[in-house]
Amino acid sequence: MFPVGLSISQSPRVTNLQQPERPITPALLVGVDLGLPFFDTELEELGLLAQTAGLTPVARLTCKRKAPDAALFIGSGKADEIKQLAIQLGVQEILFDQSLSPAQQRNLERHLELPVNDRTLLILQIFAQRARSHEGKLQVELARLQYLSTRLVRRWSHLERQSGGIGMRGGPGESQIELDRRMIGDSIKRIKERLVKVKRQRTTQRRQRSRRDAFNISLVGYTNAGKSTLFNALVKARVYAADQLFATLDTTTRQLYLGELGRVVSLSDTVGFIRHLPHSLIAAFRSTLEETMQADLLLHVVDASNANRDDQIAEVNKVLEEIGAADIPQVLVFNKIDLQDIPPSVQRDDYGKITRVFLSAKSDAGLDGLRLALAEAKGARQAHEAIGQTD
Ligand SMILES: Nc1nc2c(ncn2[C@@H]2O[C@H](COP(=O)(O)OP(=O)(O)OP(=O)(O)O)[C@@H](O)[C@H]2O)c(=O)[nH]1
Ligand SMILES: [Mg+2]
Repeated sequence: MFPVGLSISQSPRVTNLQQPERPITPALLVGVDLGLPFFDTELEELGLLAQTAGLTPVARLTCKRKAPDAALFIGSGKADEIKQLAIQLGVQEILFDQSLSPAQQRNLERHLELPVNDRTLLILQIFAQRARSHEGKLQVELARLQYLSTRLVRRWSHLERQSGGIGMRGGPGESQIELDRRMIGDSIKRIKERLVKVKRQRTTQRRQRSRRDAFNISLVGYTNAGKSTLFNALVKARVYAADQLFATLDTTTRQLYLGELGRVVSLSDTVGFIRHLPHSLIAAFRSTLEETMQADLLLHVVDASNANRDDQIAEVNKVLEEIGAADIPQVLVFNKIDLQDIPPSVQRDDYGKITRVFLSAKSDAGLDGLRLALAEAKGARQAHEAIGQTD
């Protein structure tokens, strides 16, 4: 029997996404309800993140606390219970849905005698596995090193203290830290320099691409909303779309012919957003998201079948604000209506502008409505520019 206050469920929906020859790494998911908004009682998203990173969640466990414990994040009693359960299930890694401080992570690892990671590190790991382009790899490596540098400093802090004895300057601990810090610092500097070069090339390419009358549309949205599927449906491309988080990391741009206008517009598929996206990653992906920041229109794709869609919309808008794209006109695209049995439709605001489109990228239902929205948005901008020129 498990104690009251600790709800345990053996994951019924776990599917193993790994290649058969790869070893299974059973992971235990832990969520601590601190009374903050958007607590994920099912730990569904953490489970998906774990699977995407190649781990197999074997159990999910949630508990409530008024405030995190400074040393262990949870109480030591709960930690003991987790340890017992981990032994019982042969768990090899513990994953926390909430961010742990470097000290809490270190203390938990000691207490549980297992690797302990949190969402942030999991997201970084996935980005590292998924990055394909030269620029993407550099950006992820930068984010990883920046994350590591904060952890490293504090992880070594016990050695720093030890080496500060009377009559001792330096010592093995300190020189090791200095060395590691310097190495990481040097790597960060080198990567930043290489990124500046790659970025310069991208800017030149983009300038060549963007003609004066170009109309740039960017697909944005929460990860797994169906952006790539919609992109493929619209431009008949075959970019990677999968039931994974962060299937897309690099921006892909294609020309889209709008018969309604008899014109071509440019459409970009971009990286998905997620709740609590690590700050270093937002910063690292700034240049990838430049297409988004300079778009004339954002198609904000929403998974209409997801119970948390409203929170996800809010989260995406928050990140858009952070990257300076909050003022770009948006059309909300409610995707996956096939799962909800909703008919395709468009909704207009009081001025007649299409603000919402309900469709299914998978079945193509409602794509006409979206094309109409794009044509009207482009038409409206042309009219606006024409007025500007006659002024
Ligand atoms: N039922 C249904 N599934 C869909 C629809 N559109 C996308 N999907 C599925 O949703 C999953 C995610 O689709 P993607 O297109 O990869 O989503 P994304 O927004 O590009 O995701 P990231 O690149 O990971 O941010 C895939 O398994 C798709 O097959 C839809 O209209 N209906
Ligand atoms: Mg995608």
